[in-house]
Amino acid sequence: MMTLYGVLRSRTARNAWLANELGLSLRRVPVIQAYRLPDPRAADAPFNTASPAFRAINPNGRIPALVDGDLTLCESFAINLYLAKKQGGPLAPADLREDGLMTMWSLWAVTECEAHALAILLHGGEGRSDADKRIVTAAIGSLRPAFAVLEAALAASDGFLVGGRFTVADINVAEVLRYAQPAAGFIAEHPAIAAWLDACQARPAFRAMMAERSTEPA
Ligand SMILES: N[C@@H](CCC(=O)N[C@@H](CS)C(=O)NCC(=O)O)C(=O)O
Repeated sequence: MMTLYGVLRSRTARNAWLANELGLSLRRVPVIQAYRLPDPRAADAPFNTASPAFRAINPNGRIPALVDGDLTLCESFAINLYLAKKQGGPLAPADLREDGLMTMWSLWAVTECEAHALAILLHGGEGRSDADKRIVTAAIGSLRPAFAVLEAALAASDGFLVGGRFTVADINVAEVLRYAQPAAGFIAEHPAIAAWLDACQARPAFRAMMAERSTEPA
């Protein structure tokens, strides 16, 4: 059985959502981020990204990591593309062309959107200071060109990114854009993106992942 390392309040959520979609039973080991612990190296600290035993699995000290026999993978989107292709079926690329497109959208989300979307997540909540508001405004400005590209792509498609059906590419991009959702007005300015995000997040596999995630300490 494959093992997925990471708590769900992290990018491990992406892999857990996909595993639910695929009906995969993964063994999950809840490694927590070291920065969330007062003393990650304490003898009684929970298994965390600074634990030597985890560093032996992922020397980058980041979750998620996947172990499948003698293969160890890190990078959440590499893991998702691997799991989808290993399992096959409608979430996976049907051919090399779709493989290229799914890889393209996944890398696009990381390179064009993730840092700005994370800035919105980290600075866009309740009780924001003026400094927070400036960071969110700047992040929205940086996301605008990418959102225009995605909005046009979705408006011209059958509602999903690749092949006219829900695939791993939708999970990967939606999981990055989830971080930008505190900027609700900005999302609403993009009706195709808003409808697509709603459709992705209405899926039972996403809801099951989020329900399990909510049982973890904040
Ligand atoms: N590009 C990596 C980023 C992984 C990453 O930064 N993970 C965070 C949690 S979401 C982490 O492990 N942080 C631990 C730390 O900084 O100690 C991926 O997508 O897997």
